[in-house]
Formats: sequence, structure tokens, C-alpha cells
Amino acid sequence: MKISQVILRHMKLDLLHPFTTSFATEYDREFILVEVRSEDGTSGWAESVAMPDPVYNEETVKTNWHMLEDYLIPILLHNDIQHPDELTEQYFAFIKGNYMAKAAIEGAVWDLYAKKQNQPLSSALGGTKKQIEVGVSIGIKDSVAETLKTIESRLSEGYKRFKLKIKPGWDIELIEKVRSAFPDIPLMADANSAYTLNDVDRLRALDDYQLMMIEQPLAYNDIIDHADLQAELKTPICLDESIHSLDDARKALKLGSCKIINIKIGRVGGLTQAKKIHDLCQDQGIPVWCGGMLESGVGRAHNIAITTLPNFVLPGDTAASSLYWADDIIEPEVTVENGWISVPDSPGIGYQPSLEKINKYTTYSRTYRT
Ligand code: OSB
Ligand code: MG
Repeated sequence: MKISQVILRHMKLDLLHPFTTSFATEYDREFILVEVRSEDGTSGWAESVAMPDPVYNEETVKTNWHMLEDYLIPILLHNDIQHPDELTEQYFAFIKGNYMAKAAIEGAVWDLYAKKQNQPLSSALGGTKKQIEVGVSIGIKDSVAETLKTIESRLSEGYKRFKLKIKPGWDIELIEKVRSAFPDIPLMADANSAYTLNDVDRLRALDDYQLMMIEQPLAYNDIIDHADLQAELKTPICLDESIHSLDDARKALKLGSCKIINIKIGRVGGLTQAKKIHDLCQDQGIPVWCGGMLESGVGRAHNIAITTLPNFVLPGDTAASSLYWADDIIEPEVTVENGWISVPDSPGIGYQPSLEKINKYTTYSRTYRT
């Protein structure tokens, strides 16, 4: 698979509604869109999920651009890759960290590879589901009333699982009121590392509300304290930020740091690694689900494809395009019907990136050639 051109585009899309987590409020989404082109003119697409600031993890849009331009693209342009697995397993292996940058280019190569095999990306990855169940991630709002109203709308749209962002002071009372208004909904909380072991009483109080899980309560790079915390909680801990590799997952499971893993393709360095973590969890009876990073339709398409693997047994965060964007950059947009997304069956990611829309939202771009 000779790749002769790589195009990086710096994109900026306005979010329809601001999204607040324990670490920041996002009003728009800046990201890098990656297009790889083979000699016959076929394009593969993916996006980097790094954020502009190092607030979710240490990567940023600029560090990703640097890694892509100075390391990853030259490797791709100067080697003949037979299968996308070779990238993370072989060619990128000497580069430490920078998982989101690696995933961005690896994902584009996976799309190209699937197109050349004339199969949907989901099947190329070994996925079999024809439709996937999805939930929704609800940011921190100005009031509990506003949160209740949002849940009400998402519930009426059919979403299968409701994830509330929490932080100290926006937690017990919020969950208590949501639970009493909606006694039976599949509910969970995501803290994005807002707590420490000193908060164990506060976190234990959340055990009373039948949460499916609590996501990443402690430090973004911790698996030790999480093991202590899990021993104190009935509610399963799900790790997000802390898991970057198959080895991280193996160690976290060995220590008992979590009972569920949120797999984000970007956070773990790409689809090949995501699949390996999925397989390990499947072998150990650990359920997984696919997290989101406020992706455009291109990233959303990748999330849909990986979710077709059998151990993605819990609804993920890949909600409909229309919850995020006035005008997504793919055609058709990702739609959710009664909480389900139909997996596309055309080759590759299965949605067509719209060059017209992409050009509209590109702030700058650069083309790299062999
Ligand atoms: O922790 O899962 C997270 C968004 C940005 C950064 C981190 C996270 C999130 C979300 C939103 O929860 C998921 C989505 O709707 O894409
Ligand atoms: Mg999370």
C-alpha cells in the first residue's frame, strides 16, 4: 500500500452547545483532519482527538501536528505498508507516547486499507454487529433543573445510557435528584480525574444510586489509587484517561483498579491497539465501551466501526452528529434511531467526507508528498 500524499488540515467547528467537564468548557472543537492518499487516488480519513490545551491528557493539537509532520508522516511516506497493524506494532514502536497523533494517521491508513479490500472498516477490524447501541455524555450545566431537562430530551430520543459529568460539589446532590426523577435509567458518572483518595467518603456516597459505573474518579495517570478506591466502592470503576496500551489494561486489571474499560481509539494509539485491549478484556470477562472526544463525523465513523466488535457490550458516547454540530463534515451525518446507529456497509469508514464542508471549516492545511 504505497502512500504518496498526506494532507493535514487544521479544522475548527463550533459546538451547538458548550460542553463543560471538570477540567474545561469547550465552545468549539479544533482538531487535525488527516487524509492519506495512495498512488491510485484513493483517500483514507481520520482525525486527531487531541484538544487545543493539555487538560484531558498531555497531548495538544500542536504537539500532534509536530509529531505527524516530523515523525509519523515521513515514516508513512517512506515505507510500503502492507497492513495497518504494522504501524503501531513496528514503525511507530520507537516513538514513546503521543498516542493521539499515532492514532490519527493509523486510522486514516485503516480506512484506506479497508477501501482497498473493498470492505467496511467494521468488517476489516473483525466486527460483526450491524447496529450499535449508544448513550450520551451530558456536560456540567448551570443547574440541576437544566440537567433534568436535557436527560428528558435525550431519553425521548431513545438514548440507551446517560453519563453525567461530575466534580466535587456537582456530584451527590446532582445524582440524588437525577435518580429520584429517573429511578430506572441506565445512569453513570464521569469525573475526569477530579477527585483524590481524600474524597473516598464522597465517592462512597454515590454507591446508593445504582450507577452503572463511575468513570476516572482519580488522577489521569493513576492505576494504584484506583485499586484502593475500587476496594472501597460497590460501584464499578471504569478507567478512561489512565489506559493507553494493552500493558496498561493488563496491569489495571491485575491490580483491580477497574471493572470496566472505556476504549478511546485516540487515547490508546489507534485501532490496532484498541482491538487488542478489547480482546484482552473479552478474555478476562471485562466489559468495554467506546468513549467519545467530541469528534466530527470522521472520528465518529471510526468509533462506530470499532464498536461492532463483540465485547463492546455497553452503550458508548457516540451520539448523533446533530447533538454537536450544525453542519457535520460527512455525508450522510451520523443519525441515531431510538438509541441505535446502523453500521454503514460501504467500504472504509462508510461515510463520505464532504470536501465542500471540510474546506469551509479548514483554518490552514499542508500537503506532504514522497
Ligand atoms: O472523558 O469521556 C470523556 C469529551 C471530551 C474529553 C473527554 C471526555 C469527553 C466526553 C464527551 O465525555 C464524549 C462525547 O460526547 O464525545
Ligand atoms: Mg471520560
